[in-house]
Amino acid sequence: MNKFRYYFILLITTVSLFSCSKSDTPEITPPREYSVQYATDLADIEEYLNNYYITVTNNPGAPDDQDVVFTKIPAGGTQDPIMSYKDKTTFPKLLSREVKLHDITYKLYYLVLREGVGESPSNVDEVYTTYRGEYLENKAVDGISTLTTTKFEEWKFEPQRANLIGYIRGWKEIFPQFKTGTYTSNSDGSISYSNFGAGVMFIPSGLAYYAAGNSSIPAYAPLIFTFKLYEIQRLDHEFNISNNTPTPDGILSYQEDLDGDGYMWTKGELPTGAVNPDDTDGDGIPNFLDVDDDADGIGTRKEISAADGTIIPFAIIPDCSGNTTNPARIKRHLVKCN
Ligand SMILES: [Ca+2]
Ligand SMILES: [Ca+2]
Ligand SMILES: [Ca+2]
Ligand SMILES: [Ca+2]
Repeated sequence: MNKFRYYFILLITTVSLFSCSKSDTPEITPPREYSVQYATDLADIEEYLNNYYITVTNNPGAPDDQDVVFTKIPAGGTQDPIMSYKDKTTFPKLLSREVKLHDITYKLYYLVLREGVGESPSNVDEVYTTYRGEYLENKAVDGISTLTTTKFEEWKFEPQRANLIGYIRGWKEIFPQFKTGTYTSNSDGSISYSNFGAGVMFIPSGLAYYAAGNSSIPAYAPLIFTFKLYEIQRLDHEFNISNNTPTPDGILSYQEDLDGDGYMWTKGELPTGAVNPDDTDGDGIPNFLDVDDDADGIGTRKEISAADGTIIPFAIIPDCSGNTTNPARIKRHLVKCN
């Protein structure tokens, strides 16, 4: 069993490595030191925050609500730089998260245009989002070091489903800080979203694609994503690698977040030597991926208990409608129960 778990984690690691490195160019130089690259990235990001201002569209219910445009403050301009929103008590609000990884502590800036009014995803849930991605470069223009941004992807009108577990660290860190909104269906079949969370994240390359780059994103590029969080999908992740079968234990992953901080990490995502706070038996597999959280030899799905401690056999755990006979209940992790 432990072997399976090991291969499962290995698979996840391998899949995420491949998904993060689509470049065909062979890597011939060793990757840069994380600490050195981070210092450069942070300087560029802070220069951007100090020299650009935002214009936000406030148009409730319309697709362009909370669209944001960045403009460089012209010489002598009096616009408020993005940095001026740092730690404000009102929105927009520029905040940052500390991320301990690669033996350094990253400062991950994010701008909250609006927090949202619904639920927050955990870092392993699926989000339903529109977004725009740009990369930041500091390059010589006419011999002068100049900060530039280049758009590499945009989903403006068609929300995308993104299972955060397969996305860059920056997304996993920031989406859980936002909430969903509300929506109404229109007579023409379209949906109007309101009050959703909307923001911008400024991601050092070490929390994005780093040396590998990705598609048109160059190596070592800090990324800026504007995004809107419309909806989330809770997931139940346990998986049996031996027969390629999902083996959800009936406890949604966000409910396996033992310390309740909204985040669950695998071993490679934690600082070296850190104890995983979401791993009951300390075997290196966090509960949301562990088929037997307490290592008593009985799978969690066979020992889910009622409030009075009575064990409820998995076979009679109801689906979202309270139905205990529908075989689809085993896939209830694909359905949101309200
Ligand atoms: Ca689970
Ligand atoms: Ca946690
Ligand atoms: Ca475990
Ligand atoms: Ca158990």
